[in-house]
Amino acid sequence: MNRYLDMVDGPEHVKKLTLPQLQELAGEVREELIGGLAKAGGHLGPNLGVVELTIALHRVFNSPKDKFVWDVSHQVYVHKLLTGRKDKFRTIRQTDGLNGFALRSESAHDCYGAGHAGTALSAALGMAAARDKKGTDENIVCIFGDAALTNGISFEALNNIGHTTKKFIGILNDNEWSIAKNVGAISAYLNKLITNPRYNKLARDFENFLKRLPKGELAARLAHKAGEGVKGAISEVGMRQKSEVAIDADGRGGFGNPVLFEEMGMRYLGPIDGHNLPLLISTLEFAKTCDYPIVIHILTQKGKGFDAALKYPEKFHGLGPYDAKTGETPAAKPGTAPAYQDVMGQTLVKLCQRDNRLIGITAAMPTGTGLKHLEKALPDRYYDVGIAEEHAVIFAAGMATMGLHPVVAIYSTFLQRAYDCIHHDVCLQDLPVIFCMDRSGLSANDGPTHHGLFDIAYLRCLPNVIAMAPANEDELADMMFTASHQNHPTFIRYPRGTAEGVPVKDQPKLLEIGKAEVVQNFATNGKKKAALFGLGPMNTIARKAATQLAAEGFDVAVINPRFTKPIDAGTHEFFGRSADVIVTLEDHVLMGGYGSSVLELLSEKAIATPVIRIGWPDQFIEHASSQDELRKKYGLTVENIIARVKAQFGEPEAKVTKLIDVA
Ligand SMILES: Cc1ncc(C[n+]2csc(CCOP(=O)(O)OP(=O)(O)O)c2C)c(N)n1
Repeated sequence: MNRYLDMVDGPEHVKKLTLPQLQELAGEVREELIGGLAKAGGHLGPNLGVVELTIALHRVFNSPKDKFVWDVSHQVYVHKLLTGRKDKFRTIRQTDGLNGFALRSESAHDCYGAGHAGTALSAALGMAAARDKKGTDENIVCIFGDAALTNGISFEALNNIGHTTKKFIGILNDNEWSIAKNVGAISAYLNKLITNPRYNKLARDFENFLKRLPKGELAARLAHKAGEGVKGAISEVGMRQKSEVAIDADGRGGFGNPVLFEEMGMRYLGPIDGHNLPLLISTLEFAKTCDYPIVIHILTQKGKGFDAALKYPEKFHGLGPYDAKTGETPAAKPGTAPAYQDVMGQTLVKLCQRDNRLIGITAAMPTGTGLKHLEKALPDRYYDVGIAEEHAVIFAAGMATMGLHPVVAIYSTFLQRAYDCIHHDVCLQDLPVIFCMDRSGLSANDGPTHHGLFDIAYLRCLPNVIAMAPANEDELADMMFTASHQNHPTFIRYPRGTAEGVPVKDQPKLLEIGKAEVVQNFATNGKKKAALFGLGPMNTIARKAATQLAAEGFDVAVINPRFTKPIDAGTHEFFGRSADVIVTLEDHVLMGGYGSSVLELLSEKAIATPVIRIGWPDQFIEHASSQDELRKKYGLTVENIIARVKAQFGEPEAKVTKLIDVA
């Protein structure tokens, strides 16, 4: 039997379906999400939670004229399915497939791109202000999660909405979860709203009010109210049991109690059941008629419709392949190396056990950063501050002024947001804060919002910074240990995913600051000399290239630079003078990266040895199925190193025939 989903090629088709058909559509969308993501993975849980909401949005509003701005936008899969992209849905997050987030270049229905949290309210308000200036009449609808309210930018926007525009629809999608359980006073506050019988009653009254209205009357009646300029439409609904006259109970047209949003100049309506499709549709119809900013608080379940996802909301927030029936995920193959994040978390536990000054701080990523190990082992040394990277960094700076050595674990890409805090609070005051930057390098399936390719450049210009990149997990532990002995800001960048598989020593060792490791020196036998400086995970690639080049008659040195600031001037100078060609390899943009710092140094020393820089070009790198595919496409490969070195010596690239297999 044909599915309704098969007939939906755009929002206009959603509008043609009856309510029972839309309910069926919701079931089909859930099946498509569960089945369609099983092979390659994705943000299943959040999307299962917004099925009814997304259908209701497309039923009530007219995208792309009306604008939906999604916070983070990891929950736009249903929106993609309903806006002409269902045929490509199973390519999502894969090479040449749909992006996993809203992407302006992908569809006119993706009016605002994102991937980082906390931007939606500001962006939507900007759109609303622009609309008001232009005098047009689009509806701007902002969908933000409860965890977005742990983020400062969201509050900066809320602070402005009431006095900037009269037409703004916010939908607070409250499922009580961030990736992990949501944290802090805001989550406790929302919980109070949810469980407060007064609000529940008012929301129920509102629901009954909507139900009692004959079809068609709702819009007319509400439009009439708006025309009259009656501000307390919602209050009136809440109070109408007592009187038919509008009672503006608290003088602001709210429900009568100072709700946070009302205090900030918006009307609050909720909490309502975010899986009740007819109620959502009526409520959104109502919101459309409001001539004041409104926030609708909906309650949803992350993972709705899939038992495993309901049971394990954190795991199913975003995951790789799983069994579409059971939700089981494939076990790691025996002998698989640990993930960098786990080595980081376990090392931090060990270091904390020996050093009272160490504290772990995460910005809503306990599992992704590995800090869950610390939370479990030493909960009083662990802080989850919510999606609040700026706060996390300044909070750490404050701690450091009191003699502690906080370890701030934030992905490279999310740390960008806290740049001023790194500069103004940490570096300028030269405080001993330790930054562990996971996902430095590619986050292949996520794409440009999540690749961590800029941190060397954005850090190396700041005074007092010590910045390092381990070549393997054992060196990561050494670097964390070394960082804990510094009285300056330290930054450690390491990649996403599986480490190199080397044993991690029981007792990490202290590294000399600014000292590179010469892994393999020249054999000094007079051959063509190439010095390969492979930073971090690129060191493994450098070693492989060295083996191949040696087999083809080159004399090759391999250096593990370890430090991107200060770089090891002596070692770089030595090889700059003794090599015929220097090759720098980094999992970072070339612009301003490690290779650039080598060029600067050699230039200062008037060393003219040619430098081949291998890294990412000056463009945003797209998403793909795997890191290897992108590395191949952009030349961060053994083959390309060999070809470039040979070309430097005038040997044609074509000579690279068969690569030696090296472990
Ligand atoms: C600046 C930033 N920090 C961290 C993240 C990682 N992150 C992605 S989604 C998410 C939780 C979002 O929770 P919520 O907004 O409530 O939506 P839900 O997934 O619960 O629907 C986090 C922390 C991010 N995307 N951006």
